[in-house]
Amino acid sequence: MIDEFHKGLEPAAVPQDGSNLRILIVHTRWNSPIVQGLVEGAKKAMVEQHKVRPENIVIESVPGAYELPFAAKKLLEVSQIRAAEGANDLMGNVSLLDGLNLTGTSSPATSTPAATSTASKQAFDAVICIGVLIKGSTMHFEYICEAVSQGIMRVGLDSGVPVIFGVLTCLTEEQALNRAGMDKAGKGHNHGLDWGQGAVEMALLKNRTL
Ligand code: RBF
Repeated sequence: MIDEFHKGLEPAAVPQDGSNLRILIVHTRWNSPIVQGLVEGAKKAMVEQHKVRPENIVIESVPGAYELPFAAKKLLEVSQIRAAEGANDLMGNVSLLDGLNLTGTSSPATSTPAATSTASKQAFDAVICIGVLIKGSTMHFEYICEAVSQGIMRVGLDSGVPVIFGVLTCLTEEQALNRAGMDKAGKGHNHGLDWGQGAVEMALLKNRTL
């Protein structure tokens, strides 16, 4: 028998140091106010609990949840090409991909600082896909939920880089607000915090040498 049951994510048994990690957050602009709360939660957990440097968190946005897997895959690949170019230095430090915005400034509603000289140029160690799907009166919700969850898992397994499923699939707006810790009663929990924690833990697992 357990005395008290705490629903949700338990912290890892040992401290998870994210100070050498570079993390990508891709979020939707559908249901933006709730999504922003979740993005802030993920950033907060990574920076305040796991020492991820704010300049090493890159934030990009897509229209809706259906676009999340494609963007995660594409931006991950770009970061890997850039990192390889940097390592070889064949281009005299000029990247073929410099026109692409990977500086963390493309998402005006989130306050990620622009890339600085201290920002890492390594490939992303983990990706967090964040979105909020709210059921309507047609079958659209079911199709998007299925496609997005399968797509996000596929990007992770195919790339070998962990991709966190930060997508709420809610029957009502109230459920979504509650799971972003934004409900009026203040009884909810911001799952973005769990996704930030999960990203650091999985990134360290990916980088682990046995
Ligand atoms: N995207 C979301 O991120 N959350 C939603 O709740 C959502 N609901 C949608 C409902 C309908 C009827 C449609 C047509 C699209 C919806 N989308 C939603 C957008 C979807 O993820 C995607 O951006 C578009 O279908 C374009 O590929």
